[in-house]
This record gives sequence, C-alpha cells and structure tokens, in this order.
Amino acid sequence: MAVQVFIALGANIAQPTKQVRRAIALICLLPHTRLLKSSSFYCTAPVGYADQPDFINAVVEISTELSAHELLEALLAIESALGRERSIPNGPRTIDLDLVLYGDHRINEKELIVPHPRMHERAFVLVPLTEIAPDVIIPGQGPAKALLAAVADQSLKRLPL
Ligand code: PH2
Ligand code: MG
Ligand code: MG
Repeated sequence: MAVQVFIALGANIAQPTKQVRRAIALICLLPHTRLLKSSSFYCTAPVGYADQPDFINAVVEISTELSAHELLEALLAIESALGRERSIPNGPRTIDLDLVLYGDHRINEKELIVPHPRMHERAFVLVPLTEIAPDVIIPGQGPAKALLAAVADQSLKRLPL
C-alpha cells in the first residue's frame, strides 16, 4: 500500500542548489515511488553548529510503496552518490536527506526515528513543509502550522523559482 511521505533536503557546500535539485531528481527515480509535491527552495541560516555556510533547504512529498527502512536505505544511497561525507555532526554537507514523516507512523529505532525528533523546532523544515502541506499533522506534536510561531525568529528566505 502506498504511503504519503515527506523528505526534508538540506545542503550547504559544493553548489547547494544544484545538490538539492539532483537529489530530487534521484528521489523521482526510486522504485514504486512518485513525486507529489516539491516546495520552494529556502536559504536558511545554520541551526546548531553556526560556523558554516547558509543552507539551501526544501521539502518534497512522495507517495511510495517502499517501507520506511527501504526508503531510508535508498536516501542514504542518494546521499553517498552525491558525495556526502560525515565528519562534523551537524556540520557542512553536500546533501542531507531526512525522512521526516512516513504517513502517520511513529517509528522509534536506533537507526530511524519518525517523525524526525527535531523537525518541530526547525523553521527550515516547518516552513517548506507547510508550504506544500498546510494541514499536515506531526504525530505527537499536532498541526505543523501551529508550530510556526515558535520558530519565527529563525532566519530563512524563500528563493524565487
Ligand atoms: N541541518 C542540520 C543542522 N543545521 N541548519 C539549517 N539551516 N539547515 C539544515 O538543513 C540543517 C541545519 C542537521 O541536519
Ligand atoms: Mg538533518
Ligand atoms: Mg540526516
């Protein structure tokens, strides 16, 4: 059965806009998966580890018959294909693909936590998410829209298409 899934994308080195575009193109090629919606791209100040370039962030919605674990594996493979290296936690990256929502499922495993445990406090996820899914509910948190006010201080700029 197909499940509606949201993936948050982020990149801040090696031509980040291009990396996000490439990642979306590769997500479109995943088996048993189709792209439903893609948000605008946003230029966002780094959250957490601050001494790094601004990010390009976006969110896409897909419909997929892949299990959450199959999808996670596929996203990690796309990250590797685009040259992702993991050195500093939360540090600069060519591409980060986070499975933030998998239908209304709640998953709590070592390698996969869904909903993403920090999505509700990050404007760079909530703003593009509510752009394409204004009524989406984050299991355990409530409507995503209601969380926007609390992140209004985080700097973010929507880029023209
Ligand atoms: N990702 C992080 C940590 N901080 N900041 C912004 N602006 N955008 C991100 O995608 C991001 C971040 C960890 O994945
Ligand atoms: Mg991340
Ligand atoms: Mg990640």
